[in-house]
Amino acid sequence: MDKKWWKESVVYQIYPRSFMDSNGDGIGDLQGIISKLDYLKTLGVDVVWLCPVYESPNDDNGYDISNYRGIMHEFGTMADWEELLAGLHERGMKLIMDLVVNHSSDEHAWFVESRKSKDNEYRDYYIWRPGKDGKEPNDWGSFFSGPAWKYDEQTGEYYLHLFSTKQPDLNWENPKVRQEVYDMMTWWLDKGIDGFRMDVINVISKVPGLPDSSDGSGCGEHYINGPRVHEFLQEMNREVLSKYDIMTVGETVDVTPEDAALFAGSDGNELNMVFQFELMGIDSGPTGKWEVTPWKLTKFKEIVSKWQTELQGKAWNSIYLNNHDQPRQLSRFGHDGEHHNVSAKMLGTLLHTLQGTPYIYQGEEIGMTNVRFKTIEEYKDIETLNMYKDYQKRGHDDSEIMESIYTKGRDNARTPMQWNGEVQAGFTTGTPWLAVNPNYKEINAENALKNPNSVFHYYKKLIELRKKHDVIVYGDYAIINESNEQIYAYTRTLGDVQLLVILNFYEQPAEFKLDEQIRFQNKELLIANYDVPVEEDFHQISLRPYEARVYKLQGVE
Ligand code: ISL
Ligand code: CA
Repeated sequence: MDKKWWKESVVYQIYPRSFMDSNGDGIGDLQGIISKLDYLKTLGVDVVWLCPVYESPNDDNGYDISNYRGIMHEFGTMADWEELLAGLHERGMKLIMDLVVNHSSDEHAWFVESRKSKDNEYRDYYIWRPGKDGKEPNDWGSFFSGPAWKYDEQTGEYYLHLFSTKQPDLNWENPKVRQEVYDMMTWWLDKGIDGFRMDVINVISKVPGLPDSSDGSGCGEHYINGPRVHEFLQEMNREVLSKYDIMTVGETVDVTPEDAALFAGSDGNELNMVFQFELMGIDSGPTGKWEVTPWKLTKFKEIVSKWQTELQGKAWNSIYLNNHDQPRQLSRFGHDGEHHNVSAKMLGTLLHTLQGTPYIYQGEEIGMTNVRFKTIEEYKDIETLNMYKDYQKRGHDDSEIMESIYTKGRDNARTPMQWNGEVQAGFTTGTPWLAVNPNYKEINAENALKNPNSVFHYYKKLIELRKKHDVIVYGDYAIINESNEQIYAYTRTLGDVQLLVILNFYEQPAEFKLDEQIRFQNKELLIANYDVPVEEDFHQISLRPYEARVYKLQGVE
């Protein structure tokens, strides 16, 4: 059992633009976050992951950085940021920053120079190519619709942008670029931060020659887990990461557990853990995420179990069910109507009792839900807006496109945090940059704090349990009753201590019957989202809608 603080921690993700506005301009900011630190302390989280707060023209809400060492003016100043870091540290919490270095903004000084001329000293900081037969240099597509290349008139060449046209990809083949990145990381670490979340870190190395995709799809085969990615990360680890006691989590698209074990293996020469997307793809169709597709619990369990067992003893999992790019977990995997409270708790139980570091996304702890704005004009996310135009051009009808946005759009997760039932949910005294979800009158932090039966207090308890029971952090995972379409049940085992987790994923009641008898000396019900008679045996139980129970058994044979 290799003990590490970042395995025992619970992380809380903040999307600053939507968390708390302190000055009435409708945009969340650093002073807003500072005013809510006691709220985070009450919840009990250990680490805050702050989405980008650097200078940015906000084409992709801060994921397009124009100055890596400056704070976005709308969010505040470096002094505010320092106050935030100190405020977290004083309360015993840590801070990890978002590192976005696959690309910068096109307004970054490097790119401003780079586009000036072919012999500019920054030319090679980005990926420039001449066109092929008057068209793009290759067939790669952008994650945000359309080709991944943009023609630039100044020098008559194209630059690569895997994301928006305002997010040119940095050229990691250039050792100067790598050194700039490492220096910048060191600069932040020396300010006292506790780690990094690394944006799309597995696409930084592109296959030399930048060949067309072999199947004509334009997809990622020539840059996902590219040829030099491990070399680059090992270099980064040697030059920077290994010198600090920090946590690192890499966002890695389209990876298998074998890939993840290379990025986040226990030998520790790259990263501590990765975010993988397999579960997030469960309701995608053949054309991708916008093709809304029903999902099955057996598939869900198969994916989670695969990651749990295949990383066991080899690498560490990060556990999340939503983030700023994904729909709200409650609307996606739970029930955001009548069973709101119990189903939010059921999903929270899963999040906190799998093996891996749990990540809570802001608002999840009060059961925030997806939103349905009437018109496309109310949406702000570049991915959503690009997709809308693209699908319209291709003849899809409006209601179908809107339905995809309602189920999958990133703005579902980005509506302002709901603090109370007053004007604009207490998020701002002005007009919020993205409208508040109309359900804020019921679903808000003030109500949650007051009600001992709330999702918030249940999350708080889950976090406390993690601190008390090693088995929750370190126990080995094993699935039970695998083929059950309605119940997700598993054990976590550490020595003769065993956790038994039983979750009803649906509204319909379900009969749970253990396939195998478990023999033990003591049992304790650690947490449940309904009242449970103490004496009740768990070998056979009738589960209520979205019921969740966690038993701790001792003296297991
Ligand atoms: O958002 C997605 C799902 O539709 C993903 O494709 C997402 O773009 C991908 O996971 C990369 O995400 C990260 O990098 C993007 C940024 O827009 C996301 O917010 C960030 O999490 C570009 O920096
Ligand atoms: Ca503000």
